[in-house]
Formats: sequence, structure tokens, C-alpha cells
Amino acid sequence: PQPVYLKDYQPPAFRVTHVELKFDLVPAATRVTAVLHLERHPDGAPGQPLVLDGERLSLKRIAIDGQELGESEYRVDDASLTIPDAPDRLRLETEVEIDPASNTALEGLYLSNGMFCTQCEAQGFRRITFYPDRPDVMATFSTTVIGDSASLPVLLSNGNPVERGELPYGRHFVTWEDPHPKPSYLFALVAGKLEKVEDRFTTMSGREVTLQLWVEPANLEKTDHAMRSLKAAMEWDETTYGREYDLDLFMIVAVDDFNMGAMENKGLNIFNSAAVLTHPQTATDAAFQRVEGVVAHEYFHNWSGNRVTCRDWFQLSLKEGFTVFRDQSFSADMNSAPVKRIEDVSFLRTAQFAEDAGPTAHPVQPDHYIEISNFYTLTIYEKGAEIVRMLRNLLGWETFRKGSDLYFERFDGQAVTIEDFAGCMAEVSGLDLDQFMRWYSQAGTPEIDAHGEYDYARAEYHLTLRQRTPATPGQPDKLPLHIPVRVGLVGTKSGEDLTLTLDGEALGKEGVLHLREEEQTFVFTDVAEAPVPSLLRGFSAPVKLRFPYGREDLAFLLTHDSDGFNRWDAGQRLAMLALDDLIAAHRNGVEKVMDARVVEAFRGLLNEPADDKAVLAEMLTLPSEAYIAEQQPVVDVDAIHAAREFVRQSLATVLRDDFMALYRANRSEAPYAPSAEQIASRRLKNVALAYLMSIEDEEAIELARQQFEADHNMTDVRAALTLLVHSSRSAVADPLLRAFGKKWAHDPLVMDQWFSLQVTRPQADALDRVKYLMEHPAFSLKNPNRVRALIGAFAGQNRVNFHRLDGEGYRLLADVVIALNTLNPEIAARIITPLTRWQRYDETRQSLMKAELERIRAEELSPNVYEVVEKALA
Ligand code: HT7
Ligand code: ZN
Repeated sequence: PQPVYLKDYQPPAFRVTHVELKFDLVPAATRVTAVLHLERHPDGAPGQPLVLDGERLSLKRIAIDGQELGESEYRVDDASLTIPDAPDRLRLETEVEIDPASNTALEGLYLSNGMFCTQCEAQGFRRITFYPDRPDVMATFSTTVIGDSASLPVLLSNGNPVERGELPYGRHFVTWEDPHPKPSYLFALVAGKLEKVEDRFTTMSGREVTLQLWVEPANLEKTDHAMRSLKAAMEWDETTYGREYDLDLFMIVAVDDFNMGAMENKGLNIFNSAAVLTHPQTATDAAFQRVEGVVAHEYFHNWSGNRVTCRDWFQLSLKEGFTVFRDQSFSADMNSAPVKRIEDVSFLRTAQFAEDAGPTAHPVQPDHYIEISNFYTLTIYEKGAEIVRMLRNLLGWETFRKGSDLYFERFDGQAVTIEDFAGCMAEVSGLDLDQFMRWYSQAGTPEIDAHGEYDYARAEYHLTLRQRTPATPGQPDKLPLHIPVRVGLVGTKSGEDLTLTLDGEALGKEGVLHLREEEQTFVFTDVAEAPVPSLLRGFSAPVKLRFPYGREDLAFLLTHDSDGFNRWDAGQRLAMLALDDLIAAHRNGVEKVMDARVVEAFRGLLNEPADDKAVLAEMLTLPSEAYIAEQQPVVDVDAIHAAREFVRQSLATVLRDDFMALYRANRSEAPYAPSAEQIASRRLKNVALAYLMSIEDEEAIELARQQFEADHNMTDVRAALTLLVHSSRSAVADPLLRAFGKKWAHDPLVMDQWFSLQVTRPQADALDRVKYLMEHPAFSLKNPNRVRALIGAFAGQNRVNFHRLDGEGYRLLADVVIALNTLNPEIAARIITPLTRWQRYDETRQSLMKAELERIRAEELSPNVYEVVEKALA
């Protein structure tokens, strides 16, 4: 497979003004008739042939302006249809046959539990019909769906239904019209035995919108939260961004087989059932919050993505980075804002930083790709959102909002670039963003080395920041970035933020330093007392910041920093220092000793009245094994696990009664609600229980058992069962695990939790459990949720067992990748990720991992897996 380059972008030769589609749905032989109204693009090079994309299509008929084409008048190969002598304006009619029943890749038109559905982003439409399948070709669509009335009573597509009727042989049809020009990736069709819940929303200009959520009948009781979230998102986008919905109907459909979380098709969002269905008895708090976030994300795309879309796929972060930033802000407003920031940053620092440091590192605006579906990455989404957040902070909210208004107004109905978006921000603010734009073109996580000195005599604080971005594949040399560093100076005597004066300018209690050079020294004057600097407040830029904080400094910031995020981060840094020592002790076979400062810091947290329980729960949570691994030059999985367990157990032993009191204080019999308050209490209670279970405290085991038996809500049931299954008390855990599996055998989303909690147990039998559970009737390699729940959870979250020294964990993952390479290449290319990080481990593991990558490379590979494996082994 050949790469595509951003520099080679050319406008399309032809544009499509209108499309009429007709689907005659039959599982293994669906007929698709397409009438494309085409005309030469004014910007296209003259005389070019008409080339349409098309894959796995069996062409049955082709005509131009009603005239059938002879065989010499067109060419078809496995990726395209070419008409060399197309007129400047034409009506092209094609009829193709496709096979949704055997489509296990879940791209294009496929079947999920007997339901027809589509996934067209990024390049799935070309598996439905011949078309210029690129986002800068925008057309209005009219779609007629024909299907069997009994098995497919509901027939949906984008826009509004304009006609419906009965047909001979027990069939029926519905015609849909979408008045908004859209790229083919936003096309959608769903047909099946579905039922709906319906609601209404009145927009800010007084228009009535019908909201429909379509699900399989058994799932009707799991729709309340998604509908509530949708209405909240619609209102939020009006009040925050001034964006109103633009059709009379907004539909969401839940499907079981789906490669990602959800898809923002115009007026007809299609959701992975895991990202939309909730019920207190089946879904955890985290699932409720995910649903709220994903529903909002897809809804927000109606403007950031659909009304204004991407010129080409190199601009993917234009819609994804901006929309993630928007959904993060929405969730922050709906829940605890500091906790949302902590969660987002933890995820970024663990997963995106690892991607940026690995073989698949790429810029937020990549300059080439082989397989675009491999580029739906944490870098495009999460780092892209951080760049938009930095813009918001640089401009201030009001100016940023003006820039957003200008962007939506100027480019409505167009397919544009990241530069167009940034251009609006520069225009409204007058800021020069030239250097800032390097954030989009340079891969890798910038590192800042900071050091500070207090000059008593002059009452000055000198802060020196030195930036460097490490080399990434294809980008050996990096230029300095424009990095906004939000800082405060906390007085060591007063414990208060000191007033900042920089270059004679009074900044107030905190300020933003603009680091543009490789090295810059900032001199704060009139600093009345020795300070501890609080750097990168709110995580003001996606960088790794090092400062030689002593443990006393961190303990001080943990209690005195006025920035909630940095207070949490000080705790994480303090724990990391202790963990580093313990990892070294484990490696050297030296006795481990617990750092008393960490114990005292935790004691303080447990004994202070909590003003924000959600933040307290985060403060009491140790850095994850994945995050600790990120900080190590060579990852020692066993030492990391042992050190972290030692800290957990030491804290639990010393602070046992405090944890027990916290557990008891946060129990509640109140009916379940996914409210911020209840979620915070449950989290705090289950964090306390986890500490107590780490020492297998007898009373805690009994409390966990009772919590499971009480069956109050899935958050508590799952937490209790996980802790028991991860303990050595199989006599208590096994019967509960069996009972749970039996009770929920009919519910795939609950069975996914049952799979995950078993295969993440640290005991040595985890790998055998994976193999055993792969044979379970509820498991299928064809369903991406099952694969993620079982294989993804094992390889991603059970580090000690996946990295077994006999290489069995790696072998198992490679076997799954090889099987998925033919079944579902997109999922294969994602699930392989842990193997691609081989450079981070010791030599023995490196060679075992590389051997498995070589074994995969020897197969006949899909472009998806080929691209990832080649980069990993380069
Ligand atoms: N824009 C959507 C991306 C997506 C996708 C991409 C590739 C293959 C399958 C997919 N399903 C959904 C989702 C989003 O970001 O909102
Ligand atoms: Zn998105």
C-alpha cells in the first residue's frame, strides 16, 4: 500500500450537487442504485477523467444521462471506476450489488443482530456505491430504503422522511431527504426491528425538534440517561456557543457491533450500544458519564464537523480536537470540573504521551498516511483538544467565542482546514499564531526543564524554563514551540499565592508565561518571601514539566496550592518519588520502606473535612501502573506492580481505621442517581474499600461481600466483585462470580464487565482465564466490544500477566491480531498497540515482542495492520 501526502492535495475534478440513492435490502445481496448529479469542479484541472471510488462492489449497470455505457467507455478495478471521457455535466446512474451479511469489517453497510446499519467515516461509503468518497465533495442526498416489512419494520436515513408506502411481496419503503449538503462520510442508513423513545426540544429560536432514540425492544428501559444528556447538550451548545440544531428530527440508534464509540451522521447518529445504553443495575457511574460525554460529542459535531467539515483527512483534528474540547467543557459543567480535568489529563499523560513517544507518533495534522482509519488516535483527539484549550486560554473565553462564531459563519457549508480555524482565532484576537501552529505540525511531547532561585537580597524569584521536543519517527529536529505556562508563587511563610510582578507588570495572583525560546528566564520582582512555584496550573499545556521539587515542597503544595489541579498533581509527584525509591529497592532486592511523608499526607487528606469529595477520591488514588511505567526509562513491570502494591498495603495498614470510617461515612441507601454528589460518594467509598481489600482485611472482605449481595447498583456491585476476584479469596469470590455470570448471561454489556474484571486479576492464572473465556458462548471475535473487554483489557490493563516472561501473553495477542486482520482490520490495528511499544522493555521482553510482530508481518496483511507493524518494526 502507498502513502497519501497532504502536500499532494488537489481539489476534486468533479463535484456532486445532488445524489439519489435506492437501497433494496437483502442480507447477502443488497442492490444499491445511485444517481449522481455531477459537474466539473471550477477549481479542478480541466480534462481530467471522472474517477469514482468503489471497493467490493459488483457493478450491474452504468448509464450517463439515460444512456447505458459500453464496456470500452469505462474501467473498473478493485478501488475505482474511471470514465475517461465524461462530459462537463452529467447524470450518472449505477447499480451495484453488495453483501452486508459477510461484512465483518463493520465498514460500509453491514448487519448487526439482524439489523442493517452503516459506518461510512472515513472511507466506508465507497463500499456502498461508486462515489467521490472524500469530505470536500458535499451534496444533498435523497435516499429510498426498501426492505422486508416483517423483519425490517423500521427504515431510517438522514434528514426527514418524505414518503413511505407498501410494495409487493411483503416489502415496504421509506424515502428520506436531507436538505443539508454533506460529505459521503456522514451518510447513514439503519433498518431493523427497532422501537423508539421520543421527546421534544424547543430551540432558542423557538423551533420544535423531535428527538428519537431507537433501540432493540429489550433495551427501551436503558434510554433515559442518553435522552437527558442529549437535551442537556442541545441546551449547552445554544447557551455556550450559540449553536442551534438545524433539522426537525434528531435520531440516535444503538447497535451492538460497532468499531468505535459512536458516529455523528447528519440527523441520524449511530451509537455503539455501550456508549448509549444505561441502567443503574447494568451500568457503572463511569458508563453513565461516558454516555453523557459521547452523546454530547456526537451532537456537537453537528456544527463542528457537519456544518463545517474537513477539506481532507489530514484535517481530522479540525473536527475531532475541537469537538473533544467542546465535550470536555460540557462534562466539566455537568459534573465536578476539577475532577474532569484530572481525568482528562491523566488519560492524556498516560496514553497519548505514550503514543507520542512510540513508533506510531504523528503530528496532530499528519503529513501522510497509509490507512486513514489508523489515524483516529489519541493524538488527533486528545492532544488536538489540548491545542484548542491552549487557544481558548491564550485568547480568553470571550475572544475565543468570537473566533468560533466567525469560523462557523464564514465556513458554514464548506470543507476547510485547520489553518482556516486558527486564522479565525488570529483574526479576532490580533495574536500572531505562526509559532503556535507548530503544535499541529510537530509530533512528540515537549519537555520543559524548570529551575528557580529566590534572591533574598533583591526579593526576586528567577524562573528558568528550557524546552525540548524529542525526535519522533520522520522528524529528527524540532523547533521551539509557543508554550503557555500558567504559574503562581506560593509563599512558604504565608501559604498564600504571592502577587506577581514580571518585567514591571503586575499580573495578580497568577500569570501565564509565554515560553517561545529554547530557554527563557522570567524574573519576578517584589517577591516578599521565599516561594514554592506552582507550575503549569490547570495543565496549561500538554508537556512534561520537570522541576526539582523536594518532598517538603510537594507536601506543602498538596495543602496550600490554590490551584486544585496542581494540588492533586503535587500528591501524584510525591507518590511518584516514593514509588521510584521502592521500584529501585525491589530491583536491588533491598527491603522496602514506606515514605512517612506520603503516609502523613494521606492521613491529612483522610482527616480534613472534604469540600469536594470527588477531588478527594482522586487525591487518594495512586498513579496507575501505566502512568508509573511512562516515567521509567526502561519499564520494569514486576517492580512497578510490587512497589505500587507495597504503597497501597502500607497505607491501608497504617490508616486502616480512617479508610474504614471513610467507607462507612459514604454508604447510602438512597435510590441511584448519576448525580455528581452520589458519584463522588460512591467513588470515595470504593476507593476506601480497595485500600482495605489490598490487605485482605477480614471485615473488608465481609463488607465487599455484603455490598455485592445488596445489589444496589452496578457501580457498587462491580467494585465489590472486582476487589474479591482480584484477591486471593477465591472461596468467597468464585460463587459470586458464577452467580453474576448466570444472572447477566443475556446482557452482553454486563458480560463485557464480567470478562474484563476476571482477566485483569493480577494472579498468575489470568492468561488461562483469557483462553478459557474466549470459548465462552457470550464471547465472539466478531464483536469489537467483546474483543476490547477480554483481549483489550488483558493486554492493556493486566501488565504483569501480559508481559509474562514466557511470552505467552504476547503470543495470545498476536494470534488474535492475525485472526482479526481478516475479520476486522480496523480493530486488529488498534488491539495490537501494546506489542508496538516493545522498545520500552528489557531485552528479553523486547525480543519476545518483536518475534510476535515478525510473525504477524509474515501474514498477508490488511493495509491497517501493515502500516502499524511496519512502523513498529522500522
Ligand atoms: N467521527 C467518528 C469517527 C468514527 C470512526 C472512524 C473510523 C472507523 C469507525 C468509526 N466510527 C466512528 C466518531 C467521533 O469522533 O465522533
Ligand atoms: Zn468526534
